[in-house]
Amino acid sequence: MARVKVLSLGEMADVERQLEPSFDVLRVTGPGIEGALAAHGPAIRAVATRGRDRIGEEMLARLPALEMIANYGVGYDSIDVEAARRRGLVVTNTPEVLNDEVADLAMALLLATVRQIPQADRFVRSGRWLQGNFPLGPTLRDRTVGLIGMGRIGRRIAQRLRAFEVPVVYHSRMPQTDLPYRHYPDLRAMAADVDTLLAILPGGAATRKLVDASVLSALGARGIFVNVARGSVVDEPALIEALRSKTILAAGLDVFADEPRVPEALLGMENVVLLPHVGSATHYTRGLMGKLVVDNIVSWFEGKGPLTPVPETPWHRR
Ligand code: 8YV
Repeated sequence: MARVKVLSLGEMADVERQLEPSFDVLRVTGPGIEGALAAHGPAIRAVATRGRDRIGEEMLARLPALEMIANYGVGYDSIDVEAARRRGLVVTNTPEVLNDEVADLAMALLLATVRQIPQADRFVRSGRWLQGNFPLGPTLRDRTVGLIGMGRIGRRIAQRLRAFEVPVVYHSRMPQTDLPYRHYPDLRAMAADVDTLLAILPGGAATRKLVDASVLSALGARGIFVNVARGSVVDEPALIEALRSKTILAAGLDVFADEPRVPEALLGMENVVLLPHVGSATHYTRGLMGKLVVDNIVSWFEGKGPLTPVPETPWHRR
């Protein structure tokens, strides 16, 4: 019997290695996708993706035999889930296994931004210490952090902030009644009350440019903005302008609107810490994420259903 053909979008060597003994894996990304769809589209029954290449209605139309899309990552905003749902496809993601890793990175980026760790490192390396001490800087000690989003990862970040004895409040669409933190239904109101915003919410149309010029202006001159969610949740030009004009103090960014392209204006700024989207990027956690992608695909083709379907494409045993 012919093996199930799986299209693997992006570099996921770990996933491909685990799939290859049992599946026919077609590995392609970016400009190569077009040719792969033309040659193999009708035979492809599953797609594994790491979210770099958009899976929209058009691509789905060229994959008539497709049954499922397994996303390597918890955020699946690169997939048109509504179109997938209409087609009766199942979309899976990798929730839970990366919560602590991303929360650790969020704390690291917050501290690096507040305490200017990369700037201090550059100071030592360039020999400037020999001319005098590194200037005093801001602290986490007098700050209140407003989390934008309070999902699985947001909760882990809040726990860490509590251990650091930093007051936490949050903005989300729905208040979470089991949590001790104050909920703000209005993001602008929260921004005005805190001095530090940390974004950890899903990307996509519903949250596009949620953090705009008015939110940044409400955050104010002591303000620090940290983003470990998606570049799309912030109006990037407005953020650049707010940093340039000192409307806010600093930013720590792990995500950008058009990765891996980072705006030139940010590269030249001293009051930003820039990371190459590494929230979950460790051998340990990417290993767990990869295994969950593979387990979802295997489970599906064994007829046992997906392990972690996204809420938009729930699976009911047929
Ligand atoms: C990964 C992520 O960078 O889980 C997510 O949503 O953003 C990250 O863990 C990505 O999914 C893999 O490229």
